Amino acid sequence: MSDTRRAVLDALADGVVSGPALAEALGISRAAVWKQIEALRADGFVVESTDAGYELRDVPEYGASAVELGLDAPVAVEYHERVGSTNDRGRELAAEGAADVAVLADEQVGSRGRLDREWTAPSGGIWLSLVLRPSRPPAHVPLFTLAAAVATTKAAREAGVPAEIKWPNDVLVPVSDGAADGETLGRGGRKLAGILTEMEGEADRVSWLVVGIGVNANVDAEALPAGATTIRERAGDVNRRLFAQRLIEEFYALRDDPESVLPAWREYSATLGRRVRVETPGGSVEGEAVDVVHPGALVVDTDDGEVTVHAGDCEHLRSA
Ligand code: BT5
Repeated sequence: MSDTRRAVLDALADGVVSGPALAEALGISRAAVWKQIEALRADGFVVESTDAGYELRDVPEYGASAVELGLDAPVAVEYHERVGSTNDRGRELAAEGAADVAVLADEQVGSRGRLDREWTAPSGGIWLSLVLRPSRPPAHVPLFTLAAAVATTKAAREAGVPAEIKWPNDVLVPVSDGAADGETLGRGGRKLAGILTEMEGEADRVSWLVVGIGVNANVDAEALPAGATTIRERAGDVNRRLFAQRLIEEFYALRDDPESVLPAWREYSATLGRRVRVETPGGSVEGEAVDVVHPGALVVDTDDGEVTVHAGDCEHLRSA
């Protein structure tokens, strides 16, 4: 969306505003204001022309302008009804030099998990990729993934779903040990959301980062792989516009205050205090997960002392 359109939308969100006042505030002609209003109407916004001026009466349920309306983060939204993968689209935009764009889709038909695993993304979910250009070394990138997990967990809790984070980036709804089955045993819960971070960079500096977040929102759990859960299943359908806004706002708040990421992650963690087995490139590490440290490594207290694990697949074990 253009800056002008965004400014018109922001003004309407603040209350009734007259055409001349809007034209003057934005430094554009009254005809240009009219054009912007017509474009918003075409997008599904209900804008009444009253004696006092333009009044915003209704907002489309979802889409680029809907998510940008009142969004408290410096992000432009690009929306697709249907796309292969929002991460792939994000990578394209990043390669063209874009920054601070959120690619959002109702449905993905070629979405990916980590290590080229498949991600199922039917219509009704919140499928989002954030394109960023942080001046950070590649080694700090895991912190962005943790921030995405924290932002997702926070938004899910606000929507009434008791989400937790399994190291490093699975957002789960816990099941008790007694109720665990083959699908949930090693995970400690049913998966509500997943995060896929991709980057390009040089040894000392990230060129771009695409943080992909997939949240099973208004989707039937039966449409997803076993072991998955959805917001619909746990708390009923959510307003995706508001959920996506909270997600983006929380992520950017964490980006701007990196010191707050680890404390928030620890608070939401399902992994700390648990017995875990982590399959790492260097072998299997088993013990109690005792902490997460910069930039996102897990500290495991093993029989041979503390081991810090930077990457791997983590399994929650039943308590001894
Ligand atoms: C992830 O991978 O959890 C990262 C998922 C990232 C998806 C987002 S959506 C927006 C953006 N665009 C993309 O193309 N991707 C990102 P991983 O930890 O590898 O988990 C993948 C595994 O989760 C699969 O092998 C399935 O078993 C399971 N799975 C697939 N779809 C699922 C779903 N919707 N909900 C829960 N589990 C799912």
